[in-house]
Amino acid sequence: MTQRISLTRYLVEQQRVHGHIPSELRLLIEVVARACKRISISVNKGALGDVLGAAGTDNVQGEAQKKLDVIANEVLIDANEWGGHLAAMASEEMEGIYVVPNRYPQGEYLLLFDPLDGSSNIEVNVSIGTIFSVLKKPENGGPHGGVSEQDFLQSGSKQVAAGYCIYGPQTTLVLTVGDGVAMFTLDSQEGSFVLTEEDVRIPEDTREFAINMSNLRHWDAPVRRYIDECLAGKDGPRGKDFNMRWVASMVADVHRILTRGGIFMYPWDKREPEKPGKLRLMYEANPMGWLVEQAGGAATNGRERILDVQPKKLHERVSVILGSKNEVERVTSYHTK
Ligand code: AHM
Ligand code: MG
Repeated sequence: MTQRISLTRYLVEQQRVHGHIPSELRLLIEVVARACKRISISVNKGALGDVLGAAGTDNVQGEAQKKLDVIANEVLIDANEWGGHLAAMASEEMEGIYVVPNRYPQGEYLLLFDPLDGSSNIEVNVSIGTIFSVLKKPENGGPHGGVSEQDFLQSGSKQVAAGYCIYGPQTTLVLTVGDGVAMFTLDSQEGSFVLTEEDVRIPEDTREFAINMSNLRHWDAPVRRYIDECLAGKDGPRGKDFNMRWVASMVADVHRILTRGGIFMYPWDKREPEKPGKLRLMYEANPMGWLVEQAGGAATNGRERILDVQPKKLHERVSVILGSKNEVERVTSYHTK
């Protein structure tokens, strides 16, 4: 039997053999993984665990929160606040940052998360997930040695770890610490994440796109042109037929792209012209953008690399185009030329 490599062992080797991560960061990732296991258990219980339905509250973006949005957010905070590796956390579901309380030691890392991505799919039993991103607190950050929202406003290129956990037919944790992308499947009987895919690569070309087609009439000309050319099929300028997928859970759409290639787009559109896009830069675009780049793909906002976007506020939104390199470069060139 081939040897099973647990997440713990993978991380220890990243620390010891490859020198990629300090022990504090290793601990942090293990704690996030533990929280994801707990979220996975709640998701699996569904109606039996009384976790479905609305929480009766709105989040900072004015979106109605689901019970599981709130539960997942609490699980991540409870699991991470006491370990001593974090200075503060920020979440799609919380207005301001959550500074680690004084009763616990303060660490040097900042954790950002979308606790439950794809909330509209919870009740319909379709894959959802948790997305996370880890930054280092700047050396001279925060007043009086503390931590402030300003410390979080670092570009995605500064991430030291990023990943997501998808709760689907299997629960899979997908991770990068800057040394490629690895996937770990949860063995729920043993309660451990086991390495099932290493050095994940996204093919440079694809015949599959993911976009919410119902917004077609609101798109900008470059996106419209790209999709029109795909739809024209083998008799059109692309000379090949394209297939379409749209799960409406970014974790599931990105997971498919990491598994077999494709392009994912949630572009700016005319519905809310003042907003740069729907998806959040810090909780969704940056971690997913880094994972995709680490797997040989590309991620842009149509004009520049997502990871180079300098955030101006915590809940900033961004236009997202990511996946197979040649397709992302094509759409980007339609915007810039
Ligand atoms: P959420 O974080 O509130 O769940 O919203 C983000 C989700 C993404 O996972 C997904 O790509 C997108 O919203 C789907 O949006 P739409 O319903 O407009 O297609
Ligand atoms: Mg989300």
